[in-house]
Amino acid sequence: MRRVLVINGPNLGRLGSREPEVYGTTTHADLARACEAAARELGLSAEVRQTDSETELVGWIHEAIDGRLPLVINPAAFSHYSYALRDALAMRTAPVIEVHISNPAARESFRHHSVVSAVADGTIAGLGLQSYELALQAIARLTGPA
Ligand code: CA2
Repeated sequence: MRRVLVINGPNLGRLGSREPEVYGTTTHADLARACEAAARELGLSAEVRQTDSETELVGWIHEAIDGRLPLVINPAAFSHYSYALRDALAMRTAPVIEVHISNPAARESFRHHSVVSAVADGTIAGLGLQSYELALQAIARLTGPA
């Protein structure tokens, strides 16, 4: 089965514990299980990871680049200012979909711009857990059969 990395940035490990009105009640473990199941249905094998570290995220992006692995990434707050993530993603060798649980365009103005969007194949935002499921569907369509 074709592998896909699903990587989540800072504070997303706290899902389900605070701000349920913005991020829902799903925990990161629930999100990981749902992504793995959705990926399986699409003939993909998803590996779901979360870190609060920009360095670790860059390392995982390099791993995807070197392995020609498609990537679903929620860079969290790094979306709005991390040129390091943007530069790493610009080297992509397989499809990259940026996802957000909330709709940053409908929130504070500092969330309105993502420095990552221009180097992703597409962005899916505002649909909660479904953002990830739709991103996996996009990856399946963009990569075709393994
Ligand atoms: O909506 C998204 O997925 C975001 O990427 C989430 C980021 C935010 O900085 C982006 O603007 C949009 C923040 C993640 C924080 O996650 C929390 C989870 C539970 C409780 C508190 C924060």
